[in-house]
Amino acid sequence: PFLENVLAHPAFQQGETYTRFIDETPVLFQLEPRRDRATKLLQYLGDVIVNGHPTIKKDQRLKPTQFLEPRLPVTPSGPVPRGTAHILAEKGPRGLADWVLAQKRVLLTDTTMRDAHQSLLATRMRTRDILRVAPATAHLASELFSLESWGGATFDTTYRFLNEDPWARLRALKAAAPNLLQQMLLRGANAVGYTSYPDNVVEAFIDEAAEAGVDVFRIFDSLNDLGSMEVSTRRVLTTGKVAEVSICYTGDVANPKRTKYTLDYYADLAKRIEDSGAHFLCIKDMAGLLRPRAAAMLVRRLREVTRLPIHLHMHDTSGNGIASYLEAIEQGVHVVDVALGSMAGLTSQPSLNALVSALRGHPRETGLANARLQPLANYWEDVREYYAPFEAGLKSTTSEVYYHEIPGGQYSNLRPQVAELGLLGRWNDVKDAFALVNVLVGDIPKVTPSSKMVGDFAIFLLKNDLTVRASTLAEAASLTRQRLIEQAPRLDFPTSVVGYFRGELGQPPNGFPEDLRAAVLKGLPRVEGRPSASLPPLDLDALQRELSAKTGHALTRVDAISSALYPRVIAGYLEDLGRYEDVSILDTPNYFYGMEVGQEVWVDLEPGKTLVISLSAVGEPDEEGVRTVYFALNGHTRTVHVRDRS
Ligand code: BTN
Ligand code: 3PY
Ligand code: ZN
Repeated sequence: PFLENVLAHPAFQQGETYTRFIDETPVLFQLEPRRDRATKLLQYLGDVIVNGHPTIKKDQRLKPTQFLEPRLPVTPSGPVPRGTAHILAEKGPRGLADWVLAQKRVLLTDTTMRDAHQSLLATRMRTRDILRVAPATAHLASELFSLESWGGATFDTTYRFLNEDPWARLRALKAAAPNLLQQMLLRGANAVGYTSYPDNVVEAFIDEAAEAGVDVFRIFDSLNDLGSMEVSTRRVLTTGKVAEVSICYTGDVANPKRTKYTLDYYADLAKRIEDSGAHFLCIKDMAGLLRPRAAAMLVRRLREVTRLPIHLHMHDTSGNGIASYLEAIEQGVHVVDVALGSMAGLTSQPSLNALVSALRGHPRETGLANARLQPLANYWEDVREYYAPFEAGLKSTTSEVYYHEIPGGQYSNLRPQVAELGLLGRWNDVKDAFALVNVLVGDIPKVTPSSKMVGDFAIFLLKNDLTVRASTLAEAASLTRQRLIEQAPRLDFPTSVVGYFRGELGQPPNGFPEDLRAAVLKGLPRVEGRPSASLPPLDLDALQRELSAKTGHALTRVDAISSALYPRVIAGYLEDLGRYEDVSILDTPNYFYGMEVGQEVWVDLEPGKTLVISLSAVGEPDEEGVRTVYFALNGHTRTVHVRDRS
């Protein structure tokens, strides 16, 4: 309750420092009586029963009883088979890279637990659903190179939307699938956030992530600015884990008319990445723009200029993903990213099962067997039903992605963002405006956080009716640029757009369009060089001590790191945690959709302590709009009071 008081207080929410605010605000010490854990769980269920889950609109709510029990694969008995984690443990990261180079078969990364649900289901997959299938995955897919399971947008969304701690997910998953490399996506100086952080925060984050179970750090920078990745790369090299450094792919190397992002551009980046000490090179094609012929050209060229193993990441928005992979495999790409069939395709990765089939009999066949993978795909097919309200809405592949270039991981968040603004009727215009903004800001790689800036800018243009139509994109951009420069003095540009032009994301390839930059900045100071270089170190020990001492909760170093990255998100998470305690123990249908009258659910509070909860009735709202929710808890009547916010 103390923590709740702290977090709910307006002064705290306005960003006062913990110490000063707590010292000066004695009202915080008026604590409520402590309620027991079961009551808090019932309070959570009551809230969801009456008001629904805060992230799901009323007309999208599903019934908690409508789902079939997922087909959980049988985990074969016996010890977990040897996998790539053993090779890293025995040979170290450079030895692992050599082992990969020596493989004839193409290796695969399964992204189901990270990018696939980020790109299809707005990043909403809960830890419980991931962990249930992890032991079977460790056995049935032990030939994988890695499981991509952490980082990217999963870090803040678990706190923000799922009432969960991402660090707990990582530790549990590492224990449940100890033979496979756990891979994360790290946004370089942006860590797992949308802005630059002090170097010491990024370094501490990497240390703790390595400690908690990350084996492969895929590092990227949204503007392909190598300077912004060096701090991360150097730190990963000190952990004994794998540093995989990325080239973000944009443009079209097979199109001679697109002269900004050429084979030479990528070859130069690859050489510099090798020089920076990386163990692996990643081609990160976040939108799925690498056409089959271009894939062959790019992999062939990169293999000429670097000895690093090459790991190719794609999204299948166009439907050409497998074709591109086959071309890349012919040219000797070492690892490719795929997702289990039922979580693959469209804005997600190409299908693991399909690629395994496509390569049957091929000299580089994968060593994985569809008979063993199908039960895993079946499980995810069933679990996906729980998350129907979060589906991205793309029903078929679309070659339009080659035009708008929206990354797969953003697509599933941009559509709801647009719907929220009541602009879904103008979704086509949003995609057009996205393409237009890309030209306006200088034709840049679009990936978090640069893609967020482009999306924000596009929506801003539409809302303010600023786009100019023309028969070509270049002409539309040129007319829109003129109009923007004229009207800039009266326009309040989105924060992310101002930040981009200030240089907070680093320097885009070939620099900024300076006329538009000056118009947007209106004299604001510019960040020269590496954005984090100007940020003073943050005292994480002090932050941890401050948080712990003042709240009376034993907050850890990782809590302090999370709070340094996302102060408000963590405050909200801790506030809910104070109110409900750990709701990750609920089954997903109950977590999102509550319970129905007459339904009985079993919840394991801890080993050997099971709660049997049934919902007896939901009362009418009283004069103050408060409803009484009647439960039976292990046979005894328990009630909770919930304000009806509908
Ligand atoms: C807008 O109208 O909101 C954005 C202007 C961009 C329109 C371009 S022009 C070429 C391409 N083809 C279309 O149908 N739209 C885009
Ligand atoms: C992320 O940064 O979350 C991404 O998935 C980028 O592709
Ligand atoms: Zn991706």
